[in-house]
Amino acid sequence: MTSENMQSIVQKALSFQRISKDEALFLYKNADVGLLGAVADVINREKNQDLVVFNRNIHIEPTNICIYNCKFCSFSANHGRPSWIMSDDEICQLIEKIKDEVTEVHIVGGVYKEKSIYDYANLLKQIKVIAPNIHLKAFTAVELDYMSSKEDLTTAEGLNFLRQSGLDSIPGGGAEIFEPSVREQICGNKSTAKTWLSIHKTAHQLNIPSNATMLYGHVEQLEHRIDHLDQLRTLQDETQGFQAFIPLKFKNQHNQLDNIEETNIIDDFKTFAISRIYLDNIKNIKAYWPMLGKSISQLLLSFGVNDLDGTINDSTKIYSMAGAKEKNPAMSVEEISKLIIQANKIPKERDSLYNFI
Ligand code: V47
Ligand code: SF4
Repeated sequence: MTSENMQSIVQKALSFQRISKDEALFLYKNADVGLLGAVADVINREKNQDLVVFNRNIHIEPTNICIYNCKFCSFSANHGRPSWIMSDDEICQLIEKIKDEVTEVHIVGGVYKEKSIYDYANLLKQIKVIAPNIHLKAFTAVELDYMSSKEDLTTAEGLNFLRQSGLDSIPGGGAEIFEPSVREQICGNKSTAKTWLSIHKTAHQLNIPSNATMLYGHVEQLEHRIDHLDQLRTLQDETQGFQAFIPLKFKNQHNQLDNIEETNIIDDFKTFAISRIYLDNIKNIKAYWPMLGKSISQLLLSFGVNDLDGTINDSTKIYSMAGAKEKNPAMSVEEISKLIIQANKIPKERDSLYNFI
């Protein structure tokens, strides 16, 4: 492709037409980051005007004991890292303490074989007794796969059971990179891409919304990232069930891929911009600030991002253990709003279904 191609792809994207995999790859490889940011910003403004949303949430990671051995993971209790298990009582006490400050509880953890889907359902029920209006976004497709299969439940049966117990939506974790040879190298023994996609599809068919992620910046090529985005775009065409897409930058400390250099900032910004440009059917592109840091997340608001996740609190460990800058992530509503206003955007608190509050 030539520079004329560049112009025509950019024109296509700017007139809100869908670009192909080859075109996305061409942009990724040849366009400079400023151009990609400008295109992503135009598309973002068309979808979300100047609004940037956030919610008030807390992440709970009940245990880091895990049957799997993902090479990028710094969180699990494997490889001599200390383990923890939070009891239901501890989780409930925490919810009791913060229930008036947050609208959403995000629960993900290791795939722990001592707990069953019935135990998790019981936990969700207890939380809903304490905080009936709180939105429960819980369990990655990988955790859901394990807990349903273990009891010989189909995905739909497992999801329906959890929904009846209080599950409201599903987070985007466990997607990593869909391409089989990359997946084999980084997390060979856990749920396949096909299973991940099928669980999200079933959830959407049951009207349970979900998020999608992509763990980038390890052994994959740009082609694999585009393929990943393409598989998400295809499923979204079918179901419309993804609420947000979250690119997750691989952090290299204390895991089995610690010999891999982390991506540079140009690659990060291009990845967010390409995600916004390619995923024309996903409204929200989220920057997960506890991992990226506040300043980078603020800059990403000009590269297609319209969602800053939430106020969080200091309980999430997945990234701090992998070397993220935010060791005790927490932001007040005032702080997050200020950060958005400084970027010339308008802060809006949202609920977990993206209604403004
Ligand atoms: O699947 C694990 C990633 C994910 C590392 O849905 C790592 O709103 C970088 O999915 N470096 C779990 N990433 C977290 C997740 C998530 C986070 C925030 C919001 C939402 C949402 C979902 O964390 C895992 C994996 O892809 N991860 N280790 C690491 N070293
Ligand atoms: Fe387990 Fe998740 Fe870590 Fe993989 S990323 S080892 S599934 S905790």
